[in-house]
Amino acid sequence: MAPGTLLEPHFDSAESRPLKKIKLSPAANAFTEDAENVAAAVPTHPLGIRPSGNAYTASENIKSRCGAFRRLPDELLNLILESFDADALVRLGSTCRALYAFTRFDELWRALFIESPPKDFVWHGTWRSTFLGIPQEHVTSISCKNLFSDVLHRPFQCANISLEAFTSRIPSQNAISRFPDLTREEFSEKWTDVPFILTSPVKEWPICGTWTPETLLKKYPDVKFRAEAVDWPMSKYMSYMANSSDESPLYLFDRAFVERTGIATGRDASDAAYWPPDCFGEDLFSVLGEQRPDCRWMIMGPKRSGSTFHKDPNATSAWNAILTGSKYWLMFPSSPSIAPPPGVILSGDQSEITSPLSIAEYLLTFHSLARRTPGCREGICYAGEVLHVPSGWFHLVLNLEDSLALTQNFVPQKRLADILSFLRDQRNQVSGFKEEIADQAYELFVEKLGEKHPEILEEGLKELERKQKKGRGKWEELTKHEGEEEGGGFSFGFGQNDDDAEVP
Ligand SMILES: O=C(O)CCC(=O)C(=O)O
Ligand SMILES: [Fe+2]
Repeated sequence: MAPGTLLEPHFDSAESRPLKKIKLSPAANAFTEDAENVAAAVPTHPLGIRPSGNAYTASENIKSRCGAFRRLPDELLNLILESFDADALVRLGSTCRALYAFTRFDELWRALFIESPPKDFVWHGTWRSTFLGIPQEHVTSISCKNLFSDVLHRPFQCANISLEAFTSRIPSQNAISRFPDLTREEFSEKWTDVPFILTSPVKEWPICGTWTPETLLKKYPDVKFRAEAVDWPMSKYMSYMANSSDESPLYLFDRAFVERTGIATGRDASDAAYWPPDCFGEDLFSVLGEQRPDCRWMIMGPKRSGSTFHKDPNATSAWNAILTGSKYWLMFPSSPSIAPPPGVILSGDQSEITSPLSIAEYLLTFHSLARRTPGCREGICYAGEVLHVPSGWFHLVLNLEDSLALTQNFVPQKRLADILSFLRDQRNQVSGFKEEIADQAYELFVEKLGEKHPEILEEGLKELERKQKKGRGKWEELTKHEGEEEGGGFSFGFGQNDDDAEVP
């Protein structure tokens, strides 16, 4: 029985207490030690809520006083509260301390806000206060001592533990290489499939040093930028950034920042604000002109914000340049023959990635294993530096400070076959194109590339064919049992569009 589920008002916690200490493997011990050291440093919850396990030794549990609700496991109670409107939450919260605590859970208010954002609002430090328009100095707080709930405590813990243990002391074999710069030839010959950090090119940008969250606030206070599901004026986002404590902070991720700020870009523009680092060469998606998929974003977020594990769209590569702040990167190569990073689950067709909801939750649970997993790469990219994300690599990113960055996705010549394979064979996962051309993206790209760079296209298609053959060879090698004749025994009915085309 979960400690949060009370069948009787005065339950005997001793009954469900674990009887034995389970012997853990050294690896599992390392996890728990890490987690315990970190947990020890968590400040007290402002309402006095403690983790569920404490219920086993407590003499009182105030959840027993919330009527029929006491029977519900915390997860279910929280799920039910997700269907309540603001008025119902406020009224239910005034009935007892435990329900007061459950109805104060700020994720509930974040969802209400996002669902129906108030027309004009002032950010008051929490989603609840903001939604209800309560200035911070008028917010009351009632002690909920003797309430034990992981559902309420864990997000607070994840929002407050120090994450430094995970982002420091990077083992040398995992460290992402750093250089001042690379030439186009060096990139193309050696580095298209390897993450690296360049320390020079971004420092030459006119906006390096002059674009900061503060200068953006001064210049564009009323310009709206996209932050996940909301469009907020820069002034509102900055108040959020300065005063919030979400487990997964709202992340500003705007693909129209060039248009919204009116800047010029590219080395050829006379008053360009920035340009892609030269070593990456021509972006082959540029042959698509206006029809190219989304490719550039301004990214801004407070300390502890970031991106959970994902691969970039359409098998593109990317660069991510930091203007202010710093980011910790955790990266893994991918291929159908290697497992996804620890804690990441892929759907059969690799189109869905499931990983723990928050970055902190991931680091607490899986970081120590991730760090010891072959292929793991880690690094910190600082202001004025740019990091290369190779096509197909998984990455998780954590802002170590309030950060402002620009990112651009591109198709380097050396990875053309991967992009062609993705557009042709994973059509249902193609994204970022205008809707009317999305299912013809492969044909369109082949046509336009053929017009502008026929020899590059030819080479790309040949490489694609080579990879496909090599993939088939490996599949057959792996599935053919000893003594089996060619063509006999087990065979798998792949059609023309072999799913294993990418097997290296
Ligand atoms: O800066 C970040 O949070 C990473 C962004 C990223 O990975 C992306 O744009 O795909
Ligand atoms: Fe990414």
